[in-house]
Amino acid sequence: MINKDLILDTVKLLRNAERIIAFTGSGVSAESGIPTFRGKDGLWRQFRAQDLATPQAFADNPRLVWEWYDWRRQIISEKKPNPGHQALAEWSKMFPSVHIITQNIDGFHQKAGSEDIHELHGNIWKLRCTEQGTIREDHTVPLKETPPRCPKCGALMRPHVVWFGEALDMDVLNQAVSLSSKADVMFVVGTSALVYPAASIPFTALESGVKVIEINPESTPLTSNADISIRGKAGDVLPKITKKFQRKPNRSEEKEK
Ligand code: BJW
Repeated sequence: MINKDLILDTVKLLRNAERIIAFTGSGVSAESGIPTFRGKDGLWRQFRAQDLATPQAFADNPRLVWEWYDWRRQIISEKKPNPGHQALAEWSKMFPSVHIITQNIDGFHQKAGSEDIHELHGNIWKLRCTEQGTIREDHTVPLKETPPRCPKCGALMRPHVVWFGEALDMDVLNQAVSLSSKADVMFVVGTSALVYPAASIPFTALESGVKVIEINPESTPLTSNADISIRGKAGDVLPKITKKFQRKPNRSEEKEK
């Protein structure tokens, strides 16, 4: 049961907000049928991260790594954004500035219609040449060759994602940090807040006085620091916030709050 008072508290904060950030993780895509990483059916419960999501894993066995990404591309290609993604896309029309900072690589925020999207961990639909660093978008499922080769130089292509032990794109990270320190409200949706440096972003926002609202069925290391923490699924909570925000405020509600 979603706590209605917390939804009203959130709407109250939004009434005076102009700059909104949604900081998202794999939980926002869970209701689309995309597995998370650390949950009950999460990817890291079935697979070892060090065998599939590290530069060493790719150097040792690029075919295996690519087979795993091809399998995930297949799953993503068969699913679509859910009401959580859609609510965030709708917010772009309701507030002067809405930025999505996502750890997700599935491209669902784009598909739902959000515009200002900052992908911290890359995008599964992009391939990068291991020799020249050129990036190519390719939505073919399954890939024509595994592992794929660069059409220009013949070198191995790798998924344009960030693996453990790799640095995030500094431009993307710096922009995300800068936007996060200037926002009025940040929503932290569907992330375990365990993977750094991404997990430090909501804390940077808090230090800058940004109101932080967490939406997650489970508690996380951020929960006790967040201004508001709503226990629930993104696809339930985010549309409820939109609905309450759009409804004319009831006077007694506004007075009480
Ligand atoms: C719902 C829901 C619903 C469910 N609605 N919510 C100690 C040892 C080794 C390494 C480290 C260490 N300490 C720190 C590190 C570094 C490491 C790290 O942080 N490790 C931690 C795990 C300890 N970080 C890195 O290596 C990073 N790089 C780095 O540090 O570089 C340093 C460097 C500097 C300079 C030069 C060189 C290096 C890179 C991290 C890259 C992470 N990559 C991945 C894979 C991306 C590609 C791919 O997808 O294949 O990113 S791992 C994975 O975790 C993925 C995610 O983006 C990321 C975060 O996961 P997320 O999204 O939070 O998912 P879950 O599953 O954890 O949580 C889901 C949440 O949703 C849960 O809370 C649920 O309750 C909730 N939920 N249903 C709302 N319906």
